[in-house]
Formats: sequence, C-alpha cells, structure tokens
Amino acid sequence: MIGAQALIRTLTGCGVEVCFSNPGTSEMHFVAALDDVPEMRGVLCLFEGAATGAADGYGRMTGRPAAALLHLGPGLANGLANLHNARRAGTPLLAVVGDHATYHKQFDSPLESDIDALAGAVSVWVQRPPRSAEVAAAAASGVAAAMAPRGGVATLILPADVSWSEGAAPAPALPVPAPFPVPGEVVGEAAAALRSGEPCVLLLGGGGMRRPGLEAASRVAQATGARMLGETFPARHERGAGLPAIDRLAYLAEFAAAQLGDVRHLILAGAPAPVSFFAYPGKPSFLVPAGCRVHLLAEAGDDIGGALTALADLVAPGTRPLPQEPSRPALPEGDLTGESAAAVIGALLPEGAIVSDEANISGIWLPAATAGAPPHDWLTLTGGSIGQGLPLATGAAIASPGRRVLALEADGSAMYTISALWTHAREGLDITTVIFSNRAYALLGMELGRVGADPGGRAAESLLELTRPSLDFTALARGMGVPASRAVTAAEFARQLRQALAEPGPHLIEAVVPAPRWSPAG
Ligand SMILES: Cc1ncc(C[n+]2csc(CCOP(=O)(O)OP(=O)(O)O)c2C)c(N)n1
Repeated sequence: MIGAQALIRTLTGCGVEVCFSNPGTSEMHFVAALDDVPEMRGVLCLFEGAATGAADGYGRMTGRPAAALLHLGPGLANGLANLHNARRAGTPLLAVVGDHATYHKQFDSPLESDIDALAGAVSVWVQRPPRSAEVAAAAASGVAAAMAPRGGVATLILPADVSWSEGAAPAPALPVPAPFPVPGEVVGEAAAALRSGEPCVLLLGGGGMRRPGLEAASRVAQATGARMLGETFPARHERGAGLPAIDRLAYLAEFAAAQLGDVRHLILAGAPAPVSFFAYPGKPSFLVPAGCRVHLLAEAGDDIGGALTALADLVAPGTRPLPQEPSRPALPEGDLTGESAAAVIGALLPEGAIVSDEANISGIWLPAATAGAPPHDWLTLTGGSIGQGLPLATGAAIASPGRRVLALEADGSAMYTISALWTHAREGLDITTVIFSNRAYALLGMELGRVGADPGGRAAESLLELTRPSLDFTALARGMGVPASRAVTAAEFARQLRQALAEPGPHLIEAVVPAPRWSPAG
C-alpha cells in the first residue's frame, strides 16, 4: 500500500470522513487514493479559504475533525485566515498540506516555501512524516491531537514521495482523553463568590454556550441573582425557545463596559477575561472593571458544562433553569433594513436551523429578533477574520444533513470566499444565503471615527464603499449554479425567504439594505 492509501484509510478509521480539498501536483496520489477508500468524501472547494472554513463548520457541528487538503505553502497561506478562525473556535481540524518530494526540496523550485512556519501560526500539532511507513501513525496522532482537550488545528505535512511510496499500512485510531474535570475547590471558590452578596457575572464561552452549560448557569442565576453573559463570538451557541436566554458581551468596548457595570466577581466558564477588540486612543484595553475579582471556573479543554452543573448543584439545588418563552416577531411591512430583515428572519427561522452569522453591522438586530424562535444553533466569527460565513455554512450543512443552514452574510465579507457558493451548488446543500447588501465596509466607516482618525475625504471614502461598480450578487450566485433573487422591501424579502427555506438545495437572496448613516455610503 502506498502512503496516501494508508493515510486515507487511517483517517476514516479515526472518524475523519470528509476532506475539503483544493489539490495540486504534489497531492495527486492522495487524490487518486480517494477512489480506493469510498468512506472518505472528497469535497472540492475552489479556494483554500473556502476549504478551511468548511472544515471549521464541519468540526463545530460534529465535534470531529474534517480534513482540509491544501497545496504546499501557498495553498496553506490561502487557507490560513479561516484556520485562524478555527483556532479561535477551538475546532478539531486536520490540515493535510502536500509538499515537494523529500529529495526535491533542496532545489528550491518555485513552490518551495517555509510550510512549517505558516502551519505553526495556527496549529497545536505539526508533523512531517519522512517515510511512507510512518505516515499512518502520524495521521492517527494528528487526529488525536486535534480532538484532545485544548486541541484544535493539527497540520500533517505530506511530502509527495511519502505519499506515493509503497511500504505503508493503516494505523489504528488513538484514544482521545476526556475534557479535564474541574476540581471541587475551584467550584467551591466560585460558589463562595456567588454567596458573597456582591454583584456577580457568569461569563460563558466555548462549550458553556451549549444546552447543559446554559441550563446550569441559568439555575445559578435564578438562585443567586448573578447575571449570565456569553462571550462576544461563540463558536456554537445553542439558543431559542426552551433554552435559557443569554445576552452576549457587546463587540464595542464601551457597551461591554456598561454590561459589566459594577460587577465585583466575574466567574469565567469557558470564556477568557474580556478585552477590547482593538486599542482605541485613551480607552482601556482590559475590560474587567476596577475592583472586580476574576474567578477562573473553567477554561477551554476543561469540562465546562460539568463545572457549571457542579456549581449549580452547590448554590442552586432544586432550582430549575429559566427557559426562553417561544415568541416570534410579526412580519414587517415597508422598507427592507437591517432591522426589518431581522424581524423577517426571526419570524421564519425553521426549527433546528444552523445559522452562520457574518452579517456584521446589518446583523445587530438579529439576536433579539431570533431569541424566541424554535431551537437552533448560532455560529459566529470567532477570530474576527472576515470571509468565514459562506464556507462555514458549507461544512455545517455537510455535517448536519436534514437541517437547514442559513448563511447571514455581509456583502464585503461574502466576497472574500464567494466561491463557496459553487460548492453549495455542486454538493446540493440545503443552504439559504442572505447577502446584506449595504454596499459598504460599514463597520470600518464606524471605526474610522472611533479610532480618532481624521474623518477623511474622497480618498478615504473610496476605500470603504463597495460601489463603482455595485456588486450584483444574484448574477454572481447564478454564475455558480445557485438560484438567486433580490429583495428591496420587507414583504419581498419575507416571500423570498419563505420560499427559499421550503425548497431543497441552495438559494441566495440579495437583501438590499441601507448602510448606517455614519458609514460612507449612508
Ligand atoms: C481578513 C480580514 N481582512 C480585513 C478585515 C477588516 N475588516 C473588518 S470589517 C471589514 C468590512 C466589513 O464589510 P462588510 O462585510 O460588508 O460588513 P459591514 O461592515 O458593511 O456590515 C473589514 C474589511 C478583517 N476583519 N478581516
């Protein structure tokens, strides 16, 4: 058996069944070996960022890694931004990066580059098996590293001759350790803070944003009067009617500071202590209020849900969580705006939907409008690196057949990885994409003022407007095989969204919305 065959058989044996791929010459034996191992589904993505973002979406929904097949250093570099988002999400993911044959590297041929340096920026584990006999064991340990507590992105660098040489054999899957249990004294310390009578906030993140953690935190909040808040950009937030409602910490530091207010004890359960996204002249970077004590209950890799349940059993025995009541906004009439679009989405969101949220400025009304919708999952831009939403939807849909995926996507962000639409069509995925077409980098229009930069003239404006020409998303989508429509009123949007959600396969709606007043196009 050649290295590539042993590698793919090892991966399927470890539960890695999908490979989001953009291959090149050095990966041809891997590509050919896919026909020998039908258990592995190869999914072609037309840009590496679309492959890595899809692997992130898949891993967030299954808890198991997908593979992303990338072509040498340049392919990895193209995929790096969404690997960065995956790293921030703590997603298990195996990047398989083809490399030149071991004996060819010395010649410094054009695609030669420092793959290890690029991989090191995002990976918890990097290995380069030197012989075909070692590739399977390396793959099994890469999968285990990706899935381990505090795992994430593992990168297997696969030299072409290792891939094509005989002498390989599949390796068995390695055991994956359970998340670390949180010691009783740590839980006890958090309980003491909650009993102090001083204002407490429970800040949830990571696995704490799933049902068991939310329900335990809600019990604590009911019994003690503590407030619960979620991290700003969770990897996967289970929410909707029947689950405890939780506000997320605001993106803008001044709003986050107001949410934290006069808190004296901040209990961290899967979220780091809050910091401002960026530095702003004269404003604090660290958002924990003065005089507030931080208690680390659980961090990434810990059994966050278990720690919260243990805490609830200490301070809230017999208290039940407070579920969100079902409620949906009325279907609005009139102009289509970010606000009315959110009401339409809240009114129509199907049960069990998976929302890939990269709506940015146009999305600020979404959390409130969808809070009482039937239960659903909400995936967010964990690493702030835009161009994630459409690929994330690809992976979430492949991970979750039978569930509707709704990609809520700002126009500027959509363009980074627009080719993901082609994969939505090719794979026949049940993804409804809504493009919030405000024809601006509106968020940057706001940041221009917030960082204290000169408001700027035409030269600055022209870097923040998406006009001259305006993008035609319906044409872009149709050109990639995705049926598409455009909505300019709330009623049109409601009709199109209802229809798109009812039909199988992908559909794109270009929702033409105004940019906020302070943005250049507003
Ligand atoms: C990879 C990457 N490049 C650039 C940025 C900087 N950036 C932040 S927001 C933004 C514009 C977003 O525009 P759009 O997606 O249309 O959303 P809007 O602000 O209009 O809501 C840019 C370029 C980023 N966050 N990530």
